[in-house]
Amino acid sequence: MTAEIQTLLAEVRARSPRAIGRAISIVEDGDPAAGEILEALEHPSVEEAIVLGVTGPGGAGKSTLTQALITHYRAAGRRVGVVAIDPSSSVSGGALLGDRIRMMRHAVDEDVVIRSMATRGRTGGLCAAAGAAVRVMAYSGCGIVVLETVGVGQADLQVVGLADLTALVVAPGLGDDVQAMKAGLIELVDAIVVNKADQPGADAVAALMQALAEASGRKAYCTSAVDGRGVPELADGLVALYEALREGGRVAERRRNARYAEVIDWALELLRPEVVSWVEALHPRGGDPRALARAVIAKMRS
Ligand SMILES: Nc1nc2c(ncn2[C@@H]2O[C@H](COP(=O)(O)OP(=O)(O)O)[C@@H](O)[C@H]2O)c(=O)[nH]1
Ligand SMILES: [Mg+2]
Repeated sequence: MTAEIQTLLAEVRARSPRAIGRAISIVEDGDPAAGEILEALEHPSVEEAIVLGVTGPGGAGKSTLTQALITHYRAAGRRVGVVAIDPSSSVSGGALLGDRIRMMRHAVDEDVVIRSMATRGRTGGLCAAAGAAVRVMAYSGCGIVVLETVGVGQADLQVVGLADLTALVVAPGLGDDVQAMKAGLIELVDAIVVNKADQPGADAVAALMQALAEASGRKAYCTSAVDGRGVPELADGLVALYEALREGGRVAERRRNARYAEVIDWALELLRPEVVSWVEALHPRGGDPRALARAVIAKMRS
C-alpha cells in the first residue's frame, strides 16, 4: 500500500470529512488506488454498521425524514452517514440542491457525513459506487448509514438491495405515485412509513398502508418529519427490526446478495472499455445490433 493511501485511510478513521470525500471519489472514479481502499474496507467496523435504506417517490419527505432520523440517532450518541442517490444531475439538480440545503443543519456536525451521487450521466456502476461510499462511511465510524434512493428506476431498486433493511416512505397527496409503487415495492421493503402525518389525508393513506403492511407482515409507521411525531418510534423500530433480521441470519444473507450485485457491477464496469474497443475494431455495420453484439462477444471469447 502506498504511504499516501495509508495516510488517507488513517485520516478516514480519524473521521476527517475531507479524507472521507476523497476516499469515496478515488473508488468512484476507478482510480488505480481504489483497490487498496476497497481492501482496507474489509473491516469489523464495516461489518457492524447498520445500512438503512430509505426509498419512495420524490416529494414524500425522504430527505427531511432522514434529517429527523439523524437528529434522533445523533442524540443517542451515534455517528451517522448518508448516501443520497439523486436522479438529477449533480450540477444543476434542483432536488440535490434542496437536499444540500436541508442537510445543512448537520453540515457543521463532524459526526454526520453526507454524500450525494447522481444517477444521470452514469453508464453504470451505481451499486459499486454506492456500496463503496457506504463502507467508507462505516469505516470512519458511522454506526448507521442511511441510503436514500428515489424508488422509481431499475438502478434505484438495485441500490435498495444494498441496504440491510429498507423503509418505503409515502405521503398523502402523491396519489398515483403511491398506487404505482405499491405493487412492486412493498415486496422489497421491510417497513412502510406514511410521512406528512400533519397533512390532510394522512389518516386515509395511513389506514391503507396499515392494511397493506399487515397483509404482507410488514411494519407500518406514521411520521411527520416537520413536527417530529412518530420519528422516535420509527428510528427505534428500524434498529430493533435490524437486530431481529440479523439474529435470523437475514442481514448476512442480504449482504451476500448485495456483494454479488456489486461484483456484477464492477465486472460490467471493467468490461466496458474492452467491449468498446472490440466494437471499434470490428466496426460492425448494418443488420440487427443485438446480433452484432453477440458476434462481438463471440469474437472476444475466441
Ligand atoms: N407538512 C409536511 N411537509 C413535509 C414533511 N416531510 C417533508 N415535507 C416537505 O415535503 C417536501 C419534500 O420533502 P423532501 O424531503 O425533499 O422529499 P424527498 O423528495 O422524498 O426527499 C419539502 O418541501 C418538505 O419540507 C412532513 O412530515 N410534513
Ligand atoms: Mg430527497
